[in-house]
Amino acid sequence: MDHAAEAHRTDLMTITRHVLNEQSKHPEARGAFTILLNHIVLGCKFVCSAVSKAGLAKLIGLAGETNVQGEEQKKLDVLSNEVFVKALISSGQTSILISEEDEDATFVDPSKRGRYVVVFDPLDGSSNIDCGVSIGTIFGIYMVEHKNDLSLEDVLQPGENMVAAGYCMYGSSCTLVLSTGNGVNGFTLDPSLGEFILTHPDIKIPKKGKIYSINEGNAKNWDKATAKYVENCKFPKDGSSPKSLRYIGSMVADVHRTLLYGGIFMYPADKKSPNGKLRLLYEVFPMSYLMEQAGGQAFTGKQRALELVPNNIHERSPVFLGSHGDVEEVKKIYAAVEEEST
Ligand code: AHM
Ligand code: MG
Repeated sequence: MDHAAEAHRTDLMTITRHVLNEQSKHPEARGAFTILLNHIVLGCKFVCSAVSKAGLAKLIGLAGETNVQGEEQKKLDVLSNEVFVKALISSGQTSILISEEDEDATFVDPSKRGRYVVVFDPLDGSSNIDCGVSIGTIFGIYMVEHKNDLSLEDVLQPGENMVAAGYCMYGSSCTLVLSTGNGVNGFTLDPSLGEFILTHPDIKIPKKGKIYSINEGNAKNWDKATAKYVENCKFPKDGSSPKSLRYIGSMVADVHRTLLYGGIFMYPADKKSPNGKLRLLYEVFPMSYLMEQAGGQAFTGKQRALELVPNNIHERSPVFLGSHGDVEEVKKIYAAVEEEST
């Protein structure tokens, strides 16, 4: 690379610069969010590096076994959780942490407390870890009024109260997608700089897509509306072409594709799992927030996903999210099935 090209690289929009720009629109902001985000980014970089070495790590010992130093090898999801918990607490900006890996909420020690509540799934897509398929971290951020008078009620809030949400995908590249309530932006990690660079500014999801994404193996247990919608995807009655099916089984990867190419991602309720599989606080809410911010929709089968109020921190919810037009079709089918039954 010549010198001019090298110099140009220093003028790139890094994620920190982007967040500082956003912050300058809020004169009351004191930089706390920028600090918090920097710590999330650090966690993502660490996990990205650990994930890329996961195959090699097997050479020196399988998860659960001891490595050459005699230390027990940590499973990647356990390690990722520890990384994020430490990064978030040390930011000094968090008050409560909710992780998929921890049964209970973590109330940060008052000496290290800040005003943000972070809900996260440190490494989602566990079934894809061992075969090297894309996995990711999902996070959502709420803000509390008073950091010294905390209770679980500060977390059990509808998704629409989040102040930011995002995910980081560990795939062929490491991609961080973020919304702070003002659209959606995507950043790719430049390994030579160690920085996330803005590569996907102001992501807007196509109004309609050609892809549907669902675990078809659960079809026997689907409700009538889901079955009817999927039937329409394959055998459209309006003369349009059938949709393609793509299902990775990693929510981050399936949602990322949906965001960029359009279409719909579904994890519905079924007879075996009446609330679906995905967790409301740190899977359904952040992804629904991003979808809405990109111009799409997220629906539970009954209501707008972001309006749900969780009753417990690990609650599950069905979800249909993606292009506005595709989710609209699901909503209409649910309404028609409901009317038939009354
Ligand atoms: P996990 O948190 O145990 O990894 O489970 C969540 C994952 C999502 O990433 C994905 O959308 C879903 O489970 C796939 O589930 P299934 O294998 O039932 O299709
Ligand atoms: Mg998960």
